[in-house]
Order: sequence, then C-alpha cells, then structure tokens
Amino acid sequence: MSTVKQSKNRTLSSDQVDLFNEQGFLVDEVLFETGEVEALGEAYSLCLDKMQAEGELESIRDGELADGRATQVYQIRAAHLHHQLFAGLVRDARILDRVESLIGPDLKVILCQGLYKPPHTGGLVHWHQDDYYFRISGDRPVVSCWLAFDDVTVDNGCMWVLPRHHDRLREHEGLESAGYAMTGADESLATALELSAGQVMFHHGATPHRTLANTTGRGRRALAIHYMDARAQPLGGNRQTEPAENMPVVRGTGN
Ligand SMILES: O=C(O)CCC(=O)C(=O)O
Repeated sequence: MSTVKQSKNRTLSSDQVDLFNEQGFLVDEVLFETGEVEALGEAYSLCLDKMQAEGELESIRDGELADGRATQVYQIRAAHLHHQLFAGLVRDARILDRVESLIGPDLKVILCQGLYKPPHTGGLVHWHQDDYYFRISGDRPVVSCWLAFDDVTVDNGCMWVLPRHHDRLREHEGLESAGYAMTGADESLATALELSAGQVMFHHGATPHRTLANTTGRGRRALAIHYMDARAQPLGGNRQTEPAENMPVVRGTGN
C-alpha cells in the first residue's frame, strides 16, 4: 500500500476542482493510514458477520455467472449507524474538507452504503447515475466519495466511470432484482479506476459509474458516502421518506 501523504485536512486545489468539474470525477490520494484502513476493514467485516448472524444481510443485485453460479452484492445500508468507525468516517475532516471544496460548507449525508462483493461470486453493479435515484434540488451537485478497504482492481470490482458525461440525466431501465441500469453507455469510453486500500475517489452525482464482478478469491469491501448540500432537498427521489438519522448533517447547517 502507498504511504499516507502529508496533505490531510485540506481543501482540494483549484486544479483538482477544475478537473472534477470537467471530468465528473477525481481520483484522490491515500487518505487513511495502514492501521486506520485495517481497523475500518475489520469493522466492515464485523458488520457483515453480525448482519448475517441476524438474518439481515441482503444481496441488492442478484445475477448469474456464465457457468450458472449465482452472484451477490451485499449491502450495509446506513453503515454509519452500524459501527462507530463509520459514524466517524462520514464526519472525517479529510473527506469533508475535500467535499466542501466541491459543494460548499453545509454538508449532509444522503446515503452511506457498504457494498460487499464476496470472493468469486461478487456480482456487478450496472451503469447508473446516483442523481437518477436521489433527485436533489438546487444547483450544487451531489458528490459521492468512494473508498475501499482492500486494493481494488478490474478483477475484484473497482469503480468504472464515463468521463465528461455528468451534464444531464440519461435513460435508465428498471432491474428485476432492484434498482436501475443506465442504457446506452458508450463502453469505449469506460475508464477503470484502480485504487489502493484507503485511497478515495470522488464523483459527481450525474457521473455514470459501475462496478464489475469480483472474480478473485478475496472479498471486496468498499463504501460509498454520498453527500449533498445540506440546504437542498430531496425532490421526489428515493430519499424523500428516509429517516433523519440515515441522513445526518455532518458540517454546517441544514434546513
Ligand atoms: O461499491 C460499488 O460496487 C458501487 C457503489 C455505487 O455505485 C454507488 O453507491 O452508487
């Protein structure tokens, strides 16, 4: 793993903000030290084990491999309520300072979800735009911070994006299991973002993204924290009736 850089608790540079605005995403550095990443990874595994023991662990994307084996993507929904390390993570200044550079000082979590891809049968998350689900009002974009507690590669389900496609919402179709898949993605533009454990990437709420199957023998533990301007409102999307504790204001003032 790369060593942590001496740039924690700082805003993004204007070049990074420009790059984010132009491309719709930004790959940042390793923000978390080895010990922190290990502790977060252990917390993640504990949550999965506890949910499984309590019959609460659900796959939100069922699929099938070419050989007929079933695939799964297990969800830790509202992960910040499942473990205090995740409660701290959604409020971590290293993340919030950066998100503040992109959407201002009032920040609210829209959704904090761990998506776990088990070894060999971890399934895919189709192309989608988060804004298609969230429908947040106002002109400041939703910003998603995605990080993994394992090194992520093409083989185990790293993030893929379509650069410079965050200008508008695109067509989606409903999936049989749950959720939506964006149609008409230009695969020739698909860009894989391989990250080290503890490294973060940010993407705009309208950036099409997906993750592929985990074909390796190790689980892939990743967490997506979606942030909005705390003064904006969910307007007709799937966050209208979300309990307040699932969507905490983590910096500044809400409505
Ligand atoms: O973690 C993943 O595999 C995908 C996460 C994602 O696309 C999302 O939370 O919008």
